[in-house]
Amino acid sequence: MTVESTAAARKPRRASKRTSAAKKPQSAEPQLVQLLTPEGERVEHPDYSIDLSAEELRGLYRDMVLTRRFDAEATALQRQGELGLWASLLGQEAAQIGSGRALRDDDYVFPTYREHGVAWCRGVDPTNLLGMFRGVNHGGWDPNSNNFHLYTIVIGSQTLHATGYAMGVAKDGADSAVIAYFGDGASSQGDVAESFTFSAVYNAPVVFFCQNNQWAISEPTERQTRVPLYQRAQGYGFPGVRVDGNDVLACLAVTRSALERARRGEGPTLVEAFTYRMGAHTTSDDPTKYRADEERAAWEAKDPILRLRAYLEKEGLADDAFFTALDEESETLGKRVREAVRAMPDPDPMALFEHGYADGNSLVDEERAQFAAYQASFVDSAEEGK
Ligand SMILES: Cc1ncc(C[n+]2csc(CCOP(=O)(O)OP(=O)(O)O)c2C)c(N)n1
Ligand SMILES: [Mg+2]
Repeated sequence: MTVESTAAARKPRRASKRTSAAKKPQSAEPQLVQLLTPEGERVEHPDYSIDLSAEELRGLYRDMVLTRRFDAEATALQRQGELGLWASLLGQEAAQIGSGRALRDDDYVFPTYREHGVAWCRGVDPTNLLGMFRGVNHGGWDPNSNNFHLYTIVIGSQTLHATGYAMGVAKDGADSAVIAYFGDGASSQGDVAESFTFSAVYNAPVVFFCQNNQWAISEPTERQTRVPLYQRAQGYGFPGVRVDGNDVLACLAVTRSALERARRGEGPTLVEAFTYRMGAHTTSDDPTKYRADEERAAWEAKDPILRLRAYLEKEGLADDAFFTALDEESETLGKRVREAVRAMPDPDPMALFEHGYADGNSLVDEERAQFAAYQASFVDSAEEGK
């Protein structure tokens, strides 16, 4: 899917002739749920309301700031050679914190590989997210401790896991809900289509939370769909809603409502959080090869953190002491993350063969033996040279 190395990729291309020739139907104009404008003004919406205390608002701000700080630290650690790869969430903090804070402890989350803000809301220690990106473990946390599944790289597959899990929740008669995160690119996967069908016909208590960050590596959303993504839900028979993904209040309100609907046994909802990936796809990607700088600049004006800060300041809901203390807390977090990563022990190479099968497997046993022999051959040759 990536075109990083092709000649065509050298020119930023937002829309090819073929794409722009196909007019979008009039009815496709998106209805964006917004409760906080980019300028930090509170606005009302007929279907979604929210009433948070000053402390709760400051809490959301703190979550977003610390998540961004953690993310910046991880990017720096990759550049310093401490991580093999990092997938930044820069720009998507509101989508993740808003939806993450809508969850109850007994709800279950199926993330992609970019849900660092949701992990934060679930209480997963941020340092645990880094082991896989350093290549020292296969996951880094116990999914059942925080009801936060391991990161999933196989695009879209976690929506099936979420659907099956949600069907199980319903069979158990529990009133918890399940949320599956996925991207605009993932929306084209067969797994996602199957998840929509199954969850709809079995009325599964699942929320599909699509962060439409406009890009799937180098592919723009025009290459995924001719209609706004939230409208896909209609064809499956459940509601879809498009929310301003850079508005933490709207993301919280819309996700909360979708989760409540799932709990009432009314089935799935598709939430499309309309946002933007401000950074590269991962640290291995260079977005200057395929997208224009002006596009990023336009989205900087919609920054999710700045708009909440503007609101807090305008309404006198946070003072200088709060912002200063948060700066200090951010620095402490950065330092803790740095130290923890550098202190991660290298794994035993034989651990590669663990955790694939609960009760073992003869093929894995064979491969383990082969690998052990291979490693032993290095020791022998080193000894021979002595
Ligand atoms: C099944 C599968 N196909 C291809 C890939 C390679 N791949 C990794 S990320 C990605 C793009 C995903 O885009 P999107 O769903 O929009 O999520 P985003 O990275 O933008 O958050 C692709 C194609 C993969 N990991 N799994
Ligand atoms: Mg995307």
